[in-house]
Amino acid sequence: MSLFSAFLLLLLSISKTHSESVPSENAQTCPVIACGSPGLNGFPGKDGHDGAKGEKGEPGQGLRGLQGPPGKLGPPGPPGVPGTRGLTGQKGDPGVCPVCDTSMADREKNALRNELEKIKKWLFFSLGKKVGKKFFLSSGQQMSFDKVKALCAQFQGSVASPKNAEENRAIKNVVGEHAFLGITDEENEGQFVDMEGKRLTYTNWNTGEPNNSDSGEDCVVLLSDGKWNDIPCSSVSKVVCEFSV
Ligand SMILES: [Ca+2]
Ligand SMILES: [Ca+2]
Repeated sequence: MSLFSAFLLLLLSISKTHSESVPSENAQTCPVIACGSPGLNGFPGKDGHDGAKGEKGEPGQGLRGLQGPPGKLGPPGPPGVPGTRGLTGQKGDPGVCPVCDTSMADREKNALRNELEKIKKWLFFSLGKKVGKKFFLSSGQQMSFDKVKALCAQFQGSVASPKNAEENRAIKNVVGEHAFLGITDEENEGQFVDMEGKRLTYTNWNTGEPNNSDSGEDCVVLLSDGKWNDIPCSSVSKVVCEFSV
């Protein structure tokens, strides 16, 4: 045997001896050949201490509450836009009209006319006088000429204005004392006209009248004897109106 061969054998011997005496890291505490069956599991350890308090979580999805009572009635809203016109309906059947009975309508009309005439006669008898187609009526009040005009107009009449002796007498009998006549010379001094502005065709002035005393007499009163006198329009005298009948 050479020197080199002897050296190799020595190295192999050292290497084998080392591998049998030094356990490998993977074999842990014993060689595979020497390990027995795995041991039993040990008892569980003691509970650990409570951990630190965690952070507040997100709001949960809780159950919805019961529905509350209805709220107060709100203010009315603005009116809506007018709707479109509906379709025209079909023509209806001819109806029955009891008033359309001409004979019945005529009978009712005549009855009403008779009643009206009866009422007029009562009025003529108790309150006023009728001459021709004029009816003279006094309210019994006393007032200025302008107020007499307004009162008569309010009842669709005008201030009594006699056109003849019969009407003049009727007015005197209705009022029995001083009463304004519908005659003035307010527009043209000395030119007396009636309520329609027409020149007079009948007069019954008292002696010495009209005298326009103190340059301020533009209205006319009927005296108790039926004669006329011009007096200031601001004076007060009885109301006599005339109405068409
Ligand atoms: Ca006058
Ligand atoms: Ca006079």
